[in-house]
Amino acid sequence: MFTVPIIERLKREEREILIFTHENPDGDGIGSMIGLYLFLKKLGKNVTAAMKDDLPYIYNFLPAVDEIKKLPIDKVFDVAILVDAAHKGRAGVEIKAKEIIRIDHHRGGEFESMYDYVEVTSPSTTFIVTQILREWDENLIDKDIATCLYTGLITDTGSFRYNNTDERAFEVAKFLVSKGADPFYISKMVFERNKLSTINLLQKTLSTLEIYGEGKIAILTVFRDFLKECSALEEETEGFVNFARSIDGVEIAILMIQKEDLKTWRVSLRGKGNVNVQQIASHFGGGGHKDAAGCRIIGDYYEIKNQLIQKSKEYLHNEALIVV
Ligand SMILES: [Mn+2]
Repeated sequence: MFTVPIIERLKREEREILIFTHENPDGDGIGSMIGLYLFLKKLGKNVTAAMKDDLPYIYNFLPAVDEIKKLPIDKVFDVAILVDAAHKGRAGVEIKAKEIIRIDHHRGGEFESMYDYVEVTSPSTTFIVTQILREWDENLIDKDIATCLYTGLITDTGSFRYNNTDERAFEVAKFLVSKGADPFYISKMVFERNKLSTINLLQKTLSTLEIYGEGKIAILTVFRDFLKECSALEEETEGFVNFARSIDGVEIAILMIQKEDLKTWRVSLRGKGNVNVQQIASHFGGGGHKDAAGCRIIGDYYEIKNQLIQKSKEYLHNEALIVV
């Protein structure tokens, strides 16, 4: 029977294991991290789950969230497992470990070890983690673990609406529901607990909407002042870019978020057509997937916005750059 190298590697690991994910963590990163953490803990492994940022509010219903540690940790781990990120730098802090293993579905990532499990066609990293855990010991997957893994599946597929949703996504969803994941409860906890501050912030953000490229490019901006005025946190902008994307005819949606230093901009890109937004993001030093990517740019707002619009237009008009 085919065995997954990472399973063999972790089976024999008795020393200290760290599981970590990217900064500004999303449901897939957090779900993968906690799901794998709970599984390894059940096996009696010496395992720690950690990330740089605070847990976004919408994921506070997940099991074991109070066991997540804060990075950086001043200790050298024997093995560190990076989930849902293209390379260890995405953690946002230095990771001290003798060996790093990557479990991920991002394109264009870095090779961290011979035990890496990277499958770019997977709808989510929790999808890959589910495959690993099923192969390892399906009976150890309980309701808590299934809840974490299902959460990553619905957040990365937009509740089975994005083009990474395929037959396998439903098959894994079915399996996770059979293990106790409750679709209604999880959806309600993730998507239907908006704070009033979030809706106020959304209102301000939507007022910045600009359309370019004959209706194919939509841009939204979250200025730092908005966060203050609404008493909102940056994490509350999660999903805002989808309002730009949802407009009829839009093929490239852009959300610019002003960081604390006022000159750094976190940019989220979403695609809904033939354009590969990852290529636009990588032009600015970022990365991601065909339909969801991001980057950070430092500089003047208008200049950066213009650069993003120009690059987007180039990709819209140049068929040769289009990857279907
Ligand atoms: Mn992911």
